Amino acid sequence: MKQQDIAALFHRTADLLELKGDSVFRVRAYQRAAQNLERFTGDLDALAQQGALRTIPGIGTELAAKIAEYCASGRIAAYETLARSVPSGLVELLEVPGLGPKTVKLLHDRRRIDSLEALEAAARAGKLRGLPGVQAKKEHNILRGIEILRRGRERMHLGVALPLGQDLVRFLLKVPGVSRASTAGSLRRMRETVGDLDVLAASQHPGRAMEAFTHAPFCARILGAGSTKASILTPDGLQVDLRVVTPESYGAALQYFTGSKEHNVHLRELAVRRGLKVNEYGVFRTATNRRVAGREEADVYRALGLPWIPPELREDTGEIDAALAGRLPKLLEASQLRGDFHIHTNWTDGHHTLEEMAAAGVAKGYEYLAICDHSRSLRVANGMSVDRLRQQLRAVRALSRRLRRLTLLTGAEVDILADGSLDYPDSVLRQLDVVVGSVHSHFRQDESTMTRRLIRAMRNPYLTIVGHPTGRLMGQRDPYGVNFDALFRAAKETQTALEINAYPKRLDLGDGPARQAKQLGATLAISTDSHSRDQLDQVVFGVGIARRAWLEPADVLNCRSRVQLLAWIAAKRQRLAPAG
Ligand code: DGT
Ligand code: CA
Ligand code: CA
Ligand code: ZN
Repeated sequence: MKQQDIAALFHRTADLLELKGDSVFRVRAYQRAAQNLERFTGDLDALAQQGALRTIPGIGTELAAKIAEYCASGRIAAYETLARSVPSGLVELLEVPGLGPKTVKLLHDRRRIDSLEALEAAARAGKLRGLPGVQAKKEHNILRGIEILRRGRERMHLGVALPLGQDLVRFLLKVPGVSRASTAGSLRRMRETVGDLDVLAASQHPGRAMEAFTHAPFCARILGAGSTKASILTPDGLQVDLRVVTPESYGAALQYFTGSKEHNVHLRELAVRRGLKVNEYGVFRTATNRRVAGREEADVYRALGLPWIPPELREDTGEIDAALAGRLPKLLEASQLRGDFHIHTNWTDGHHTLEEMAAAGVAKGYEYLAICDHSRSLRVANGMSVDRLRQQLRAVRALSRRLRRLTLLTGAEVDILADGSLDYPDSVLRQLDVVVGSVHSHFRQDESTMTRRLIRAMRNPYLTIVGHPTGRLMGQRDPYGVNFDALFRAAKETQTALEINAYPKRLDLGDGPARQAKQLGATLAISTDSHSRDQLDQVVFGVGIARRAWLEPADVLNCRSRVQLLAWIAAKRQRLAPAG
């Protein structure tokens, strides 16, 4: 979204100004403007055309002109000048998680550090100690920040890759002569992160497709281009590989370039034993070199005696044996989800009202939506006191009565406190339909403390779902240590669901742990953690993770009807709090 891009530029401007020692007031003005833009939900282009940008809180004449410039041209010249006036190494240092402009300025002025490499060397050598506010622990954190930054940069997360991939496919399908197109590689397999983005097209005239692709606006740099393949960088520095094949080979190429490499190696071994040869052009009988498949991907698998295997399973972790035995899972589909459990509103830190979020739930065709705003301890997110929660419950119930197809369930995302107790008393929790419990503090507890904390929370009769169970934020925060085996067994035993948080930076549980949870008999819940109405659509990322985890509808709580769901919740309460 445009306002998010401009907000990011304004945040960056504030950092650069602070780095240069500019006035506090200017710095604050940019920060405030950025925050207001992040929350702005109207039509920015329309406002710009009407000359009405100053109706946005915190936007004065100067900033309005910059926004208008961005709307018209996609850039802000003054920002580019400012960025050039600061050594590029310092700009990079600002991206290290946990390093703000104050520290970066200090590092530069006192230690002459002007690059990631110099910072890393100094931190390793213990040369940062003695700077105001820098102790050994801080040095350690800086090193971790550098590592996280580098890792995050190596691979893009699904939230970036999927929309880009869809745009590229739409673009290719409009090129004359292109009959089919698809994403391939790790994106098609819905991996949590994607190294480079692979796309495939079928055409009798590959040259035309290559030409269009390498001259498109998304192509900022060409890394390599031949007659049937090209690698490019987008303006954001993301690498895209394109292959163009003839329609007779499209299915075989799609199979080959979807991977994974390990899956393909295993498949080829199977082929050899059957006197067949598989490559990106087709399946061939080794003895005669006669082509037996190639146009459709399903034909490739059929030629090898297999049913079509969904891309999300193609990691060589048992899917080929399962296919041979006719025991592939009937994977969950997005259309089978009947609701969402983890919805924030502007009662706490969401951007939209209860009514707006409910309307978004109706638009998705859901049967139910649980409103789960933050609990009282989470002050930074405007967590609700018991009184405010009670007010919200009345509002939720009243609105739910007015809706016809959608039921709003009452709920809360309750902090799991350091000792594993929950942030509202049981007398309050029992009034809620759904309780999501999440860790939002004391992330650094050791593994056994954290495991005990989560299990104690699960023993609470009113806890329905553990939210984002490992706390990771890709590129920002590592997961905390927790003993999965113990956690998943306790989830089954206490009848508490584990969340697959679909927020692309979280994807928490990830596919590996989610599959293990299923194997140990736990129930999963796919939730978007939406903070705005458009984020309900992010459920697709959670569905991708669930499919990679081999989940079927019976494993997923929100595949149940409202009546079945409420019965499931009541059963735990009945068992663990029979008096209540
Ligand atoms: P990524 O990009 O690191 O997220 O992972 P992928 O799986 O997209 O890997 P990539 O882009 O290197 O290659 C795309 C697919 O092409 C890969 O999944 C399988 C196929 N492929 C690439 N190189 C080889 C290879 O050397 N052998 C085989 N069998 N397949 C390959
Ligand atoms: Ca790739
Ligand atoms: Ca590739
Ligand atoms: Zn949360």
